[in-house]
Amino acid sequence: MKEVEETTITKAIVEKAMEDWLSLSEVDVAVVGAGPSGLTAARYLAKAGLKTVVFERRLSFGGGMGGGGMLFHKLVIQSPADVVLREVNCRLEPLEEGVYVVDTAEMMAKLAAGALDAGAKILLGLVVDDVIIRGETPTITGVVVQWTAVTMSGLHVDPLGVKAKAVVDCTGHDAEVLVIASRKNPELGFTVPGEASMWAPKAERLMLEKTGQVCPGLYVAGMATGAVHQTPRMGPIFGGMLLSGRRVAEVILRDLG
Ligand code: 48H
Repeated sequence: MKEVEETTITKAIVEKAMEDWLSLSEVDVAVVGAGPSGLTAARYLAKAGLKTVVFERRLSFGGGMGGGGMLFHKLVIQSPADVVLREVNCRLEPLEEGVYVVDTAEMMAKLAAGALDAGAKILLGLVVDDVIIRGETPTITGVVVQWTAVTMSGLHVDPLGVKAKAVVDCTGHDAEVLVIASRKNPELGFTVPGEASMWAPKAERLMLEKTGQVCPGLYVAGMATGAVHQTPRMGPIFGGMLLSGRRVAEVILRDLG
């Protein structure tokens, strides 16, 4: 086995991480959350040539996919969202016309691999705990990031800012970016009332309809859409998450020209 000195390992990691950070201090799109909607949005955005970074609080990607339905390792997908999974070679088991069952681990891995292969960066262990704001017409122009480990330690450490032409809240039920942005900047003109009770078919339809821009520079996809528009939850059917991720990418691509 090739012998590698500790200094080589340390220098490689620090230098290469710094190269990435220097490049990522200014991006086209900052996606917050590496769940199904965030990974899907990132894949389409990166595929279209936009410099895209995903910030994920945990040291793993997948968000709510890993929990399946009440910890059973299966999720349900409905057409036309199957197309999104077929594009990343995720296997689907047909259940009935237009309805499929997917293994959670496969869906997590394939969506993440798809985003990475398209050119998106996924940075793990980072929390977005604020936004950057500018302008007479208040516009979100980036995110504020901190190591998850620092937030857990309770140490006072100032975070760093990352500029982005578009920020997408894909943080799931808690809509963390939208909650922070609206609380700190009431002039943005929106509130986050939280999602409504379960009504799967209606939830899936409305999620897609409501996905998009919340205020200048700030977009929403996935379950966070339900939180800001108070649409119902849907339980472990994930077609809406995938289509919402794809939709927000389409909206951003149109808006950024
Ligand atoms: C960095 C953050 C931050 C932060 C959170 O929950 P997710 O899977 O989100 P979606 O919207 O892509 O998918 C929702 C789906 O999983 C779900 O919960 C469904 C369908 N529920 C239906 C129902 O009825 O219950 O992923 C969000 C990701 C997670 O990995 C978080 O760790 C991460 O975002 N995250 N990352 N900074 N401030 N907040």
